[in-house]
Amino acid sequence: MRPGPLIIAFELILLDTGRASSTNQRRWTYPDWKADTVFKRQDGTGACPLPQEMSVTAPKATPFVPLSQPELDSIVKWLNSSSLGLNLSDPSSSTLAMSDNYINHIEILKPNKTDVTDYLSGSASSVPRFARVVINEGSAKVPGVVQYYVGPLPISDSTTMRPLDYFYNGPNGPKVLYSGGLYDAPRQRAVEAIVTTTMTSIADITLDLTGLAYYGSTDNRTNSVYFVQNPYSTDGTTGVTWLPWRRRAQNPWDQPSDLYVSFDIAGTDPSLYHLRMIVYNLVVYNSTDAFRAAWSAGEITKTPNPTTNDAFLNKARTGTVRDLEDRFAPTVLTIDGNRYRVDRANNYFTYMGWSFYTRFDKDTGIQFYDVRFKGESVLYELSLQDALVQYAGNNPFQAGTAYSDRFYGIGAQAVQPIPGYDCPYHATYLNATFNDGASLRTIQNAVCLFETDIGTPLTRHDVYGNWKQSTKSPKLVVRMIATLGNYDYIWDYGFVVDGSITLDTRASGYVQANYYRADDGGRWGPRIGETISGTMHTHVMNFKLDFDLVDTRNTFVKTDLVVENVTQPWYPERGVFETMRYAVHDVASEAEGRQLNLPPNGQSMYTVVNKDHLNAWGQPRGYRVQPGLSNVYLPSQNSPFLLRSGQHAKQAFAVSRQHDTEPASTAALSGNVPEAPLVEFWNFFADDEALVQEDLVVWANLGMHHYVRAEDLPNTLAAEAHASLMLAPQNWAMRGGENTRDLANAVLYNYTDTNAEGVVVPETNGVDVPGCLALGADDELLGVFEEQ
Ligand SMILES: *[C@@H]1O[C@H](CO)[C@@H](O)[C@H](O)[C@H]1NC(C)=O
Ligand SMILES: *[C@@H]1O[C@H](CO)[C@@H](O)[C@H](O)[C@H]1NC(C)=O
Ligand SMILES: *[C@@H]1O[C@H](CO)[C@@H](O)[C@H](O)[C@H]1NC(C)=O
Ligand SMILES: *[C@@H]1O[C@H](CO)[C@@H](O)[C@H](O)[C@H]1NC(C)=O
Ligand SMILES: *[C@@H]1O[C@H](CO)[C@@H](O)[C@H](O)[C@H]1NC(C)=O
Ligand SMILES: *[C@@H]1O[C@H](CO)[C@@H](O)[C@H](O)[C@H]1NC(C)=O
Ligand SMILES: *[C@@H]1O[C@H](CO)[C@@H](O)[C@H](O)[C@H]1NC(C)=O
Ligand SMILES: *[C@@H]1O[C@H](CO)[C@@H](O)[C@H](O)[C@H]1NC(C)=O
Ligand SMILES: [Cu+2]
Repeated sequence: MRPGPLIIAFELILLDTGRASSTNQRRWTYPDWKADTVFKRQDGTGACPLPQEMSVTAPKATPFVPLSQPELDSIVKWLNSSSLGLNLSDPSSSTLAMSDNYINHIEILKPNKTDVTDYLSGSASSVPRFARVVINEGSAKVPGVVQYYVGPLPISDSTTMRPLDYFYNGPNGPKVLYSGGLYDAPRQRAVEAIVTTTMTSIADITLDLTGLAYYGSTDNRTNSVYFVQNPYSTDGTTGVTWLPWRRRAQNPWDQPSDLYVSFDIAGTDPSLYHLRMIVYNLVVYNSTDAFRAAWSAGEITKTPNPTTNDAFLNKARTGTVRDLEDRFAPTVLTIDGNRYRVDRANNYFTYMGWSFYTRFDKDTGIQFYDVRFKGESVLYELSLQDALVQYAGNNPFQAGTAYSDRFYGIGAQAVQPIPGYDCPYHATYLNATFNDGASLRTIQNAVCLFETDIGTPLTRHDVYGNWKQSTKSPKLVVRMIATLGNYDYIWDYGFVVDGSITLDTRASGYVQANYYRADDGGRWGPRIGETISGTMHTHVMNFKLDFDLVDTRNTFVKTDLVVENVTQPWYPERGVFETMRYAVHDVASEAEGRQLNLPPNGQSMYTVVNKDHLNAWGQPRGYRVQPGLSNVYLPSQNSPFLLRSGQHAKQAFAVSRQHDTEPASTAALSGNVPEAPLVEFWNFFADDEALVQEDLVVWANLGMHHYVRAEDLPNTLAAEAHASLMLAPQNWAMRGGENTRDLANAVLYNYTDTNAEGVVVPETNGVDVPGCLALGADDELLGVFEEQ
């Protein structure tokens, strides 16, 4: 339940100029306030009503329904039936072994687009329900983690279980070989055992060299923690990881030592897990004996311990309060009731001509489907695919680290935003419900929706002495925040009243710092603390944009800005001179669509158009995919740590033909098998299919080359750590022209429209300032036309 501190919240945004009460003789009138609100007039200030949720009924019940708990239970029971012979162990057993077969995860199989569109268009009465089942097959001859689909549901005689090979095109199909598979409880226990034995045997040395010792996570002499580096395999046949040793304190990510220890963690037999190497002060030791011999001989040069003073990681307020900072900061408020509608049962939303369904995915969080503007189809799907981070550094941990946050479950790590801080007051909060393990799980209030504006007028113009106009720029924002270990990501999906869609991602949280070494010479980042430096790394987030502009037959057009030397007959005196023009061409097939990058100076424009639907001027109706801030991709194309698993992140854009067999650019369990991912993205393009007037998917990247700085501590500043992309109408409206002339939140002064005193009266289209909003003299509209 959100609080209703309306009076307080509201008074604080009133421009506190001292004018609000003294100039309360308003020179224009308000419409009568709605009787059913809690509005109470109080001399120019007062309580604005708490916005009420506005409902709508989805045209069709949502086709995206997670498996219910009874459905999950029936699937588990069916999978466990002896006739299937899966020999499943109970995954919650405390003695579960890596060499057991057990269910890791069951979720609703994402339905095929074909089935969803048939259903939404009315040509099918339902969408077939199948489950995606992930089974750890530890007792198989070749152990691995295998993806299946089970259905149709409900379970009946016709239900089957089949390998999910139509989804997964990698070298091993729907299977990840064991060593690159899960890092779940049985494997964690095996790793903990070998790490504890090894580190206990050298605890005296590590204590001397780093001030850190490890005797097991629950031993009270332990003052350090380790982290299992990703990726920990190549193609699933090997299992190698480096553990960075960090002080166990409020934020280990920023308290690393100069010690790294590597283990072989291949296979399902824990007795084969073993130490590979120790690195201290950049020197390699191949065994604990070699490490001890060097230490005993006094051959090891000690580097400083990670600092025990962790005050720099503390975010509690400190220092003198700035002038006027005792006041409540300006904020976004909804003072005249919500202007968007919600069908919670169906996760369906409408706003100012927009409509869409959402779905919540364990791997990637909120996704948007059947996105329409003024009733016309714009996108079938808009969804995050993954958030990668690749690091570098002169040590075995940073150099080999490449996170795929999908592996950890971006949706599963969504957090409830803090009202008034993470999302504006009056926001609408949505529960996120999804399948996790064999459960139906809900993260309460995980997503917020609110209306804000882009901060400037959407259009405005002055034709001196004639007319003057300004149009407000509202947009609906759907925001999800997920905390993935050290980092927080904030994803905003904005639906602007002009038909554009904004995508913004911001990062905050703790950076993963490097142990500071003067001899690094700043090549991987500046020193940012007593014993740490920032580590260079690149974030790349991949989005699926399945455009269906009007319908599914679309074309991706690349418009290059060409600079050339020409002569023109009316410039004989210039001779040959340099000028520019467009070179427009369709991206004809997937060979070209595979890697589209942004030329220097942004001299290419990308649009998706429907050539069969022309506007009044004969132009194909389209949307522009407009780069915003930081449309970066992975700088290294050949790093072994993302060799084939990171193909989706190796270009600014790619465009492929939509197929039910290519629903996603990545998969969660590809995270640790860079050489044998479940989805090999570039395979989508291998058949070089034609792309002109076909069903297209644009895969777009954005992110940041995180240029770590002292200001990343204690927590990264989201103002700078920001990346964006915009999808904007391009010759979209049938009649031509922009899409906002129907908006009433706009003002027009027309010199012909004057009052008895000859003052031009603004036309505000019946949308007037709510009576609860106090205004000052400078907020007066009348007279502005005359004040040139
Ligand atoms: C399957 O059945 C066996 C034997 O009845 C039981 O031990 C096991 O816990 C069951 N597994 C699951 C996943 O329910
Ligand atoms: C079933 O699994 C158990 C535990 O992993 C294993 O000991 C047993 O050999 C398996 N049985 C068959 C028939 O594979
Ligand atoms: C640590 O644990 C041991 C064994 O359980 C116990 O004897 C000792 O008192 C503990 N020390 C501290 C400082 O808690
Ligand atoms: C450690 O082993 C590697 C091969 O595994 C070898 O190349 C290297 O020389 C060894 N280092 C030492 C110090 O023995
Ligand atoms: C959201 O989830 C909470 C906790 O599961 C539940 O109490 C609440 O009723 C849910 N709200 C809606 C609108 O479904
Ligand atoms: C145009 O001609 C000038 C003079 O020859 C040359 O310097 C310039 O590079 C040319 N520009 C282009 C775009 O070819
Ligand atoms: C989805 O489409 C693919 C490709 O046509 C097909 O192989 C698969 O069986 C479909 N999935 C379901 C659940 O119907
Ligand atoms: C101003 O009003 C006149 C008279 O109604 C109208 O002809 C004209 O188009 C209006 N101008 C604008 C900019 O709307
Ligand atoms: Cu970063």
